[in-house]
Amino acid sequence: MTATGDRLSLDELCIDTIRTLSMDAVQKANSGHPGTPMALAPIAYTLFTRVMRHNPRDEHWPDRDRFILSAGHASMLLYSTLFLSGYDFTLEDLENFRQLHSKTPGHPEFREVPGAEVTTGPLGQGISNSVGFALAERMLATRFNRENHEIVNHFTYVIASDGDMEEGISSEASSLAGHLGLGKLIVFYDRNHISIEGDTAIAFSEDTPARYAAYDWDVQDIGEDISIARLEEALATAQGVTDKPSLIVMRTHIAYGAPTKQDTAGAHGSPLGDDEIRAAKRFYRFPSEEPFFVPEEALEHFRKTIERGAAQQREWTERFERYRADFPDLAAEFERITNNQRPQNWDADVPRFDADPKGMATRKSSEQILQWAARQIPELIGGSADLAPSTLTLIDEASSVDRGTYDGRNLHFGIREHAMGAIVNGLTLHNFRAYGATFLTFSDYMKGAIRLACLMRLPSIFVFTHDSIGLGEDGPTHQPIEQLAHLRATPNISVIRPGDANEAALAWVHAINATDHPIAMVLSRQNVPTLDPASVPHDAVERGAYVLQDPEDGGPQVILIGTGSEVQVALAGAELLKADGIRARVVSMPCWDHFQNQDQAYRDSVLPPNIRARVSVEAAATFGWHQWVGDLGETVGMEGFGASAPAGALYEHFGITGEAVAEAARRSLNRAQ
Ligand SMILES: Cc1ncc(C[n+]2csc(CCOP(=O)(O)OP(=O)(O)O)c2C)c(N)n1
Ligand SMILES: [Mg+2]
Repeated sequence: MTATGDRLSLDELCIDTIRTLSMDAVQKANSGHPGTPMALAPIAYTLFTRVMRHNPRDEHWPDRDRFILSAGHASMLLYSTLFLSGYDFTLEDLENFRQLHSKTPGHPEFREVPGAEVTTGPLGQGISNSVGFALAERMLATRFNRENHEIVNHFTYVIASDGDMEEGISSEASSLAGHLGLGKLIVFYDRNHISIEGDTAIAFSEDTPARYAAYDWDVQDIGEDISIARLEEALATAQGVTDKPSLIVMRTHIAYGAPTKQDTAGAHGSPLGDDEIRAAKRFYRFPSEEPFFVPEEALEHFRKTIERGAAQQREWTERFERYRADFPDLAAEFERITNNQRPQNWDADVPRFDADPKGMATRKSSEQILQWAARQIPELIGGSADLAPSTLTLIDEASSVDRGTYDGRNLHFGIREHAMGAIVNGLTLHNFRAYGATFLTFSDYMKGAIRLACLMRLPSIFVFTHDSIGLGEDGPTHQPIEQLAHLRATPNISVIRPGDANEAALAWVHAINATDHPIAMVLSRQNVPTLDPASVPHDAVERGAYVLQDPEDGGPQVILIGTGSEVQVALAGAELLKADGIRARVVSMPCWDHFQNQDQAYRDSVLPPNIRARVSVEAAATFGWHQWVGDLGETVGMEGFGASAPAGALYEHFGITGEAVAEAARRSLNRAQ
């Protein structure tokens, strides 16, 4: 620490205020992580008060620089800095760290914490989201900037920790960021040699900077010097490298200033204790030992950020108004997209498909619908994890995004499902309607990112094809079984498994219009008959389930419920029962989640409570289906893993057939009588 005489410089006082507030908040909550905020305070201070273009009074300004604390456990670093620089926080909010309904939850949460760009905490996610942010910035810049009119030009700054670097997802995402040459992405790597179990050397001895250099990042190692001047210099260098992402490696000291806990894992996940805090405050020569003390001159200095940010935004707004004068249509389009609005009535003319017993795979109808949607929604972009010829998710009329060319709409994630999920989340947070596609089985590889989309209520679109044993010959390694149940058990996501092309069209409309929840679109590899479009109501997907077919002669005795490719199996079962004089209703249930949210009257109209003989049929684990078929009902589905054979043979072998459904219906009817 450098100080003039006994007085701290104003900068030091500000930095130390981040430190002391963070220590005090963790102490008061008796929970949380004090060490890393203490160590990284100079970086947060330099970024928020000197480097970043941001306006604490308008956290949604579209051209603001983004900041992502990938090391979300260091949340107090973010909260202290946001409070001090003038975001919508009070000191009381900091005192309520980790308490119910506070603005200062355990980890930064999008929508809960003013100024938090994204929810972080699961290590590796934030840095991977940042690749989506930086890509979105380049894609918006390419679409909207015009000569002498630069309306999109901002950086994405990240603080990442050892854990972020150890997690595989960050390797996937960083490799892609290097490939794409995302020059406006700047990541600080806090190499403090400490994680929870102690010295990182127990498990981590790679040369991380060399790894990033091999990813084609610009890498600077600034060692222990994290003075403001050195940080600014490193940042200027990083900003100057426009064709590569930048990694700034620094060797910091966790719990800097705490006499016994500095450089130890003891600064993890628990408060320092009053003595240690007092000693650290003395070490900083902080003017007071009173908890949550904020020196007036520090606050005043920090709060200049508000004025500075307002001026920066004003300057941008003036630029934008000049842009609007020259390019009114583009300006309106930019505003529409950055306000997360879709073009009016874009979905007035949803494609309808004629009835066709041979039909087509829902991945195939999805492909056609995607082309229709993409023509109307320019912000619809996406790609797959090297499976586009199978997932059928290319936008025909668009090119691919590649290093230096960001005007395309087709993304190639490579075989990096987890990063794909996180990058789709980042793109979605940055105003695109983005999708990522792979086989449903490999949704397992991206659960971490899907879960965060759910938690954040982000409308990320996950397209999962090859949705059952119906994919056939690739066998059990590729045949999803439990994935539907897992996804359905996850809060906030709409899991949609359309039964035919008409339902698939409605699924895409729902997905694109979503604003507050992700979508898992679950599509078949194999053909399914196309239903009579007149029998698929316009709100079939919104309602989640509907009566597809009722007996002609009298009320139904049994209800057969199918989803996706098994709607036809339910119909076949009904046909067999009819030959026996048993009257069956067939319900198509493309989305449990939506049906669950319908009012009781609608649900009872589809599943009348007095009809207790029920059968579900779905080529997947039956877990959860008793919710719909009740305790007298039967479930037809998969009990183990699949097998390698043609799809038809597998359906026979595993008993997912009209006969099996009819048999199950008879059993259920017997029980219900
Ligand atoms: C995916 C994931 N696994 C485990 C954890 C639990 N966890 C929280 S902090 C931490 C270690 C932190 O070490 P490091 O990343 O070096 O951060 P530092 O404490 O040095 O800031 C772990 C394992 C987590 N948050 N996310
Ligand atoms: Mg560490």
